[in-house]
Amino acid sequence: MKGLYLVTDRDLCGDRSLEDVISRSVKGGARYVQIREKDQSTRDFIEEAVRIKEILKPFSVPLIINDRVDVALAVKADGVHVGQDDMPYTMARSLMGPGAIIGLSVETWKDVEEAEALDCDYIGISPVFDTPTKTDTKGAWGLDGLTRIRAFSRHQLVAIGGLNSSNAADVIKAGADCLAVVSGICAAPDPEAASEELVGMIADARERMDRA
Ligand code: TZP
Ligand code: MG
Repeated sequence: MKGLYLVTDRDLCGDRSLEDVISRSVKGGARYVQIREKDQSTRDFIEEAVRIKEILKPFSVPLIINDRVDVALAVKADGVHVGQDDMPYTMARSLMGPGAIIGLSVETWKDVEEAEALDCDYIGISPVFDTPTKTDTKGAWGLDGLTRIRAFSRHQLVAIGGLNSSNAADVIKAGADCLAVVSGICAAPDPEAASEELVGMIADARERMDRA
């Protein structure tokens, strides 16, 4: 996992459709898209996922479904993201198969330790900073927490929570492989420009680290 990862929130898209925001974000360089729907009916979620899969196909951007392994299987999504209260990782893996991208959120140090035994594709550092987009969290890791996880974990790290152009470089420097962003893209006046800016900052920060 490298670069920018869009996680969706339809309520933050304003009068634009989710599809519009997603296509603009991938045009701006987002490399992964996760659709996150907490209130949709199963039918609506599936229909939406099918439409979004078509949008992503020409960009070769993987479609990842939040929480719902059934929806991911039904639409043959590329992957699924599960949290600590969702289907256990090993069950998700056995249903989705070895080729699927499966991410797991870590909210506590115990979660980080337990994830070492799992062959997940990434762990989601949740949240790095406090954010109004998701408030049922167990507290923020901060840059120090992220640094500590980087030193300990064998996994790819996807940072999420309160990420924007003012902190993107620091989050990469602290050890994130990939930045997952919700409001910084979905609520941006121009989701394409916002994505482009974040992609540029991630690349610059990585280049500076490689040179150092
Ligand atoms: N998981 C941890 S924080 C978060 C999720 C889905 C929301 C992040 O939203 P934002 O707007 O990028 O802070
Ligand atoms: Mg979840």
